[in-house]
Amino acid sequence: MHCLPPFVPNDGCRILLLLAFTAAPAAALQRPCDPPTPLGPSHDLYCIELVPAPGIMGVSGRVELAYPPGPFTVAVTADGRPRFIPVVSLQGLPASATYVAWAAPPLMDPVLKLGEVQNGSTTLRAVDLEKFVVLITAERDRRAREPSGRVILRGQSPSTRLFPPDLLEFSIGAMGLPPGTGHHEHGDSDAAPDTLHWPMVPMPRGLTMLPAEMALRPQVTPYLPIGTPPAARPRDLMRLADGDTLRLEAGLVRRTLKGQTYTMYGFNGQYPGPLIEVARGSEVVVAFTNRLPESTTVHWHGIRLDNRFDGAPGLTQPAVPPGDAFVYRVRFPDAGIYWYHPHVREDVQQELGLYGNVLVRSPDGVGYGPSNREQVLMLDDLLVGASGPIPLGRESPTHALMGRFGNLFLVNGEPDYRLAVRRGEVIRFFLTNASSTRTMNISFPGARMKVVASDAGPFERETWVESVVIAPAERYVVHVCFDRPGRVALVNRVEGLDHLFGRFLPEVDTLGIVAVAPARVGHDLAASFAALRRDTATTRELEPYRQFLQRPTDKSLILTLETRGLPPVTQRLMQLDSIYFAPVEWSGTMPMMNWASTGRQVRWILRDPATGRENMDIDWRFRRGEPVKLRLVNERLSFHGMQHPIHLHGQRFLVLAVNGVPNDDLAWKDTVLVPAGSVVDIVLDPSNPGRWMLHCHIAEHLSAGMMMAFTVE
Ligand SMILES: [Cu+2]
Repeated sequence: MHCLPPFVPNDGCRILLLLAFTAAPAAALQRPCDPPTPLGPSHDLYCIELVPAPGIMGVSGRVELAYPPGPFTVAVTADGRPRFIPVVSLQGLPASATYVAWAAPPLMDPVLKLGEVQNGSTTLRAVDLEKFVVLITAERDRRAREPSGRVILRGQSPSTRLFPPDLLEFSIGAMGLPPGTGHHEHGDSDAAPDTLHWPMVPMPRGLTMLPAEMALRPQVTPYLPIGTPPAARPRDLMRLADGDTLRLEAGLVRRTLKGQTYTMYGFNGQYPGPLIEVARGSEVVVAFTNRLPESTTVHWHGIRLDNRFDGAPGLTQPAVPPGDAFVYRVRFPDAGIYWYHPHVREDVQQELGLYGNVLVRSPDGVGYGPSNREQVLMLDDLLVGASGPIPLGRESPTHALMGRFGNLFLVNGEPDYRLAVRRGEVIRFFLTNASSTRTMNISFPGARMKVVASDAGPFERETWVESVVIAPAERYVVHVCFDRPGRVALVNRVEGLDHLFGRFLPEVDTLGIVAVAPARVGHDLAASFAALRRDTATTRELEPYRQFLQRPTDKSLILTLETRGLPPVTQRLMQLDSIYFAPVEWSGTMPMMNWASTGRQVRWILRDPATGRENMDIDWRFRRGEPVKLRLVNERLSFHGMQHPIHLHGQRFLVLAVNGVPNDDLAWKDTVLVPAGSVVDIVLDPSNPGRWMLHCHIAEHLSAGMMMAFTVE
């Protein structure tokens, strides 16, 4: 059955696949090269079928592109190339020879020796090539540095399926302008002078757009706040003691970014909102007032608070209308870095600046290894055009397919983050990704970095990393040692995918600069920084949850979407796109068609395969104190496969495995990135009673339906 590319599978094919595999039980762990099931990782994205060379009989094999275990659910190099561990399985090799596996770019230069292989399964050294071929050769000498013997088997990485399409079909009438989307109806020239209209979205460098794409506009009313509110100021640090009250007000602010003045939203007239610092175990009162022109709530992301104060509209409270107030009582049972943001139209309200951090300290001071100083950074990307933010969709989100990728990077609300340190200084960075959709690959080139903690607690042991992969709403705590004087950039380095030309597009975004002075820091932490710390208390605490790795799944969720009424050019381009999905869509490489897709055309779906129920029709019930194993399945065959950062309110969980590869360094989390075509197994600790939300944290996906509720009894 040919259900895979070159073309997206039709529904008949998909139904056959489902019928063929629904009877299969969900294995405790399933790897990409195992026989495909609807609840397994994608065979065609993470498994290469090897083909015998001409004249070779009776030999077969495949290469699993295995997930390399680590603190993130996707592995990439600092410059954004995906990294996999090839696991080669071979059958039928005659015993008389030595066999070697090789990998190389399609033009075969340079050739990388992966290692000696034999019948059965062999795990080889990691590969981080964009597109590559795999060769198995018979060699006279196992020490051969390049292939010189006969080729036995060969295969191509899934990414080599990317090819430029026949552009002719896009240039003629069939892909012409969809009705009502031309410049004529919505172009800048005929808009009334005082009516907001859709400006052109900025085009990323190096990308070509088709004429039919360029004519697309979102079919919703453009919205931006209006008025000349007071200028916003940087955030205050609010140290709150148990029982203290914080007055928090959401309202309009004026922001000046790169010389342009924008009317945006802010908490207490600040950007980001106040940094709230509290001790673990304390409880504070937040007296909230809504001065926005629309309803809102405040959600306390990742905090295991009382259900009534979770800020989920329609579930835990009615949305707060303009001019109204709500009193939140927030308790902090866990140390870590958290954040707060509205839970109404995040694609509008969070994008316009409503977010702030909560830093919960453990009173005994334990938690992290030593550092000289701390920096709490909220990372964001704002989408701006020539004269201000690109407007938002009033009735429904724009950018409903991939989410709104921004072009102006902000660290704590500022485009040019600056930090001055001394040589040898170890800085603890608390990183929060507050962007709508962008997963970032953050690094400080030239400075060593280790990951020490994630959303809601420390890792069992620290890990050296060359970059931090941080999805929307995730948090990571890293220690960075700046031991060479000079300037170190804070960068996001990724590879976008140009589907039209079938190529990878490297992208470097500089978010800030750390200036390292030649004078050495007074308190030298070189020795403690050089050692990777083990947190034995965390390992002991998490031990009972490890057994869930081998247990059958209690509940599964399929992450997918459905669309209606998309313009023909969008339909066709998305079919091209589906030939290959990178694990993460790092960049907005289809800006026009993504922009023009709204929540009226795109419905993102969480589906329970056990009941067929979707989104808010799902009604999961868990018992307090009884851990459950959940499987998150990012459907490969969906119309557009991309990563989803899945967030569970009011609880915490551990990431047990990615694509069947166990994770042996656990940390409590509340948001997990599920890469395209991948399966992530988590064990949930249902510790906090109430009715809670589970949703994708891509703001546009959430606003396009990708949410459900569950109850802890
Ligand atoms: Cu999503």
